[in-house]
Amino acid sequence: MAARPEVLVAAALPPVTMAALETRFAIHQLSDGLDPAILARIPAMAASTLAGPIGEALLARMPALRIIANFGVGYDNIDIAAALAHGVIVTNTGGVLDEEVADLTIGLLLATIRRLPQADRFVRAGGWLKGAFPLSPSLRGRTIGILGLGAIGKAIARRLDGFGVAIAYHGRSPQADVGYPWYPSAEALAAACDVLIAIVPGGVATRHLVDAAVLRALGPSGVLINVARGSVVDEDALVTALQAGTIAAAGLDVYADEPRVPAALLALDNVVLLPHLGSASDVTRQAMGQRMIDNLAAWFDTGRPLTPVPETLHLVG
Ligand code: NAP
Ligand code: 8YV
Repeated sequence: MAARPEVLVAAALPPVTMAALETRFAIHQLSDGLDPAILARIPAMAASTLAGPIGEALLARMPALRIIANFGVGYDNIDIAAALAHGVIVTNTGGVLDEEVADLTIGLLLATIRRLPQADRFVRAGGWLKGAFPLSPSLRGRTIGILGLGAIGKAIARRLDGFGVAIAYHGRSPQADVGYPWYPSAEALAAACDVLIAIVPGGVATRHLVDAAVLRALGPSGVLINVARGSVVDEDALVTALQAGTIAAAGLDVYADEPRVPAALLALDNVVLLPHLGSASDVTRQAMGQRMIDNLAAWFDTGRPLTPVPETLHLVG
């Protein structure tokens, strides 16, 4: 029987994904104790946002590496320039989590505007026995700005269409087949909206795309929802804006230094904080794991993984 192909696991993966990987591949866990000679001969890697970043230091020790399969659609955990320099294909799990992340985003949006976690805490603390919970702001009549109208942004927009609210968006360019108004900058979008939902990729190009000026433009009844990456929002500017009433509230799923959430955010009542839950359901995490494995298997079998990221598409034979 032929030896199973070797895969380095540099990722935090669900047990069901690990078990499925092990049936098909010979697995090596990335650790300080891993024999450098083994590392040097491994052709494939499984990575994830939830584990450490993958960069030049590791790739330089892996001259045989040809593919990194990421567990996640965002791949800002991988240094793409280094991957390209080493001729390494990168794949993601695009297409299997869009609806789940969009569902979570709508939940976070409603929880933030209607103050659902605060209301839950109020009931548990016996507050209702003493009087009514204060009236909340509303989603009614709002314009929702989607910062990054990609696969997930569009799944969010489809849901919001059903809520009868106005939608606008910003990306680097307007999309010909999209009917919502496009704005040429994050600040212009924020000025035209009173909810801003960030769902762009992370990385250098989008670092602090939502800054103090964007928050000012969103205004005192404005609500920021960040389901993109922590790096997309200037967290210090956000804390200041929430404290000063520059915006009304924020719903956050992602942070600059996960899993550490700044104490200043924890202390605020006008923010809803989730621990990076966008895709975190059993069924979707399982589908992401399967897509990651299918990418590896397709590459070993045919040289053509299912969902290579655009930057490394030209490396696919
Ligand atoms: P996608 O289909 O590639 O869409 C990304 C969108 O962002 C595109 O519409 C793109 O439009 C826009 N964009 C890219 N760079 C931009 C820039 N510099 N300035 C302004 N707009 C920019 O990606 P997706 O699958 O929807 O995922 C988006 C991101 O969501 C992921 O990369 C990940 O970081 C995050 N995410 C978070 C969770 C979670 O658990 N919270 C789960 C999944 C994904 P243009 O090309 O026109 O600029
Ligand atoms: C996951 C995500 O939490 O897909 C993404 O980009 O942010 C989430 O689905 C993460 O990727 C798991 O590693």
